[in-house]
Amino acid sequence: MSFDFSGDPFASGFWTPTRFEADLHDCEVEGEIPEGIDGTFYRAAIDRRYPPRHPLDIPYNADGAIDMFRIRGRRCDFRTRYVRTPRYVAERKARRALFGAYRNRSTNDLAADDLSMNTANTTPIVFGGNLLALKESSPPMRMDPHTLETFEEYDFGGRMTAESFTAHPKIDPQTGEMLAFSYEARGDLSDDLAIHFFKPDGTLERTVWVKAPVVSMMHDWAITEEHVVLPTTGMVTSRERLEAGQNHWAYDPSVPAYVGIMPRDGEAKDMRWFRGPPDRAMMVHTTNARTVGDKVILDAPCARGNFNPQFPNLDGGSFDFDARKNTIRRWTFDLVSSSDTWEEEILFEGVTPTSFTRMDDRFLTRDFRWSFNLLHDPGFAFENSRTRVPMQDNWNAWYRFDHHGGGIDRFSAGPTHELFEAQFVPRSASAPEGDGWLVGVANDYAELTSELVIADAHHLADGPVARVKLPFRLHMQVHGWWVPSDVLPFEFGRDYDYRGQDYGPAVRIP
Ligand code: V55
Ligand code: FE
Repeated sequence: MSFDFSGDPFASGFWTPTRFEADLHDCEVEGEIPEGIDGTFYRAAIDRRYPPRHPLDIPYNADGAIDMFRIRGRRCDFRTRYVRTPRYVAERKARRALFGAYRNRSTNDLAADDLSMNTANTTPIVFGGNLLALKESSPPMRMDPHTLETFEEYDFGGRMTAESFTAHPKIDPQTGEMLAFSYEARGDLSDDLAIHFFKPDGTLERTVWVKAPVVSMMHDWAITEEHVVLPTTGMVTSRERLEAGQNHWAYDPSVPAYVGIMPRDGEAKDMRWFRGPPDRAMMVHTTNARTVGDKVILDAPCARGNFNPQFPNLDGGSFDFDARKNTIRRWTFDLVSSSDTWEEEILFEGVTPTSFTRMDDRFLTRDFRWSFNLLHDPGFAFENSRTRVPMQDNWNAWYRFDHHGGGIDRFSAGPTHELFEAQFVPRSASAPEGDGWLVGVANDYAELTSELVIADAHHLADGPVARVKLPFRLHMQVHGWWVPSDVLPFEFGRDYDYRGQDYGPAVRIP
């Protein structure tokens, strides 16, 4: 019995679990938070409560925590809470890890036998008044968007029968509907896909079930005004892997990418699968897609090979760091041609961003101009003397890509600052596309502290306009989410606490 993380190869520097929860009102701000920023920035983090019980366990299997930065009147309040998944609750009672390797039930302690494997550690979204903490292998964890109290593992009031739910639902900015999908939707190894359509009030209205051409990781997808676009990857699994106690995925370079396209008002019979070559089979995230006449056009980062050394190559070969590099690709699918493949154009040739790509979500589903991406820029110096993790690529830059004109603007938060994915905050609800700010967290390797960084989205080269400085180190983020206060109103200055323990407004903000 031990609370010692020294046996966890990932537990060093910023990767060391924080294992804490915190509230911090009126955070210290360097510079000035723009007056126009009014809303909540959430982020999902990975942070183990207990040392892993399995030698093959990986950070993607760590407990999920949600961070919340509330911004109004140039001020910022911060809160962080673990998601009380059934797994978190059981391990806390047992006072040790009960769950083994990533998404492999056979490696769990018997005491975890029929418990949900949910870690809720990938994306926080707000929809229908709920905060949903998402993990692609489980249903959402429903939480209070103000207190971060966990309510339940959520099946949308009994309407969702799929056993999993993507970490990348899409909210249509024009209709307010949400679309989502589930893969391995009838349990591990099942080739069932479910495509879900939600009303703006949060009700699950309709689910279309289809079969996948290959059982593979399907992490993200895209929607247009008329279609859903669903890529498979070369990250595959098998009964043998799971029975042998391996983690869920291995990368198979011989598996091609398939992309399924279905009209949003269609049925299973309307799903058409296009097939690409194997070297296009690692699309982790998408930027945006649109339907133009008989064509569907998808812009997204895509790599030739395995994106994550935590998942082995199926042939046992060593990890290819070059093949993990993305380029931004534009795939055009011709819906009336008899060809079963697509055309590819590489945008921003020679630039190799990570797969973390965001945009002005008001333009999701339509023609768009700007994307905001996380990457390693060797042109920005990076000093990582304070970390013991031998990192390949420090993510030290945000880039704004111009998908119309091809230009690039670059942001650095400083030579000791590593960034996470940025969220775009429009200057106002009616501001032109891309007019606003980027918000995101940076880890400062000089101080071993974290901060929220704010930049003007059209003036990235000017550097941060404000830094909200936390006096501690935060856990590693996966994705974030921005919710303006007209979508999720809140009372600033109120000490939101658990139900029945609300202390009311503390001070009037001048
Ligand atoms: C991803 C992240 C996950 C996961 C599967 O970034 C894919 C991709 C944080 O967990 O379980
Ligand atoms: Fe993701």
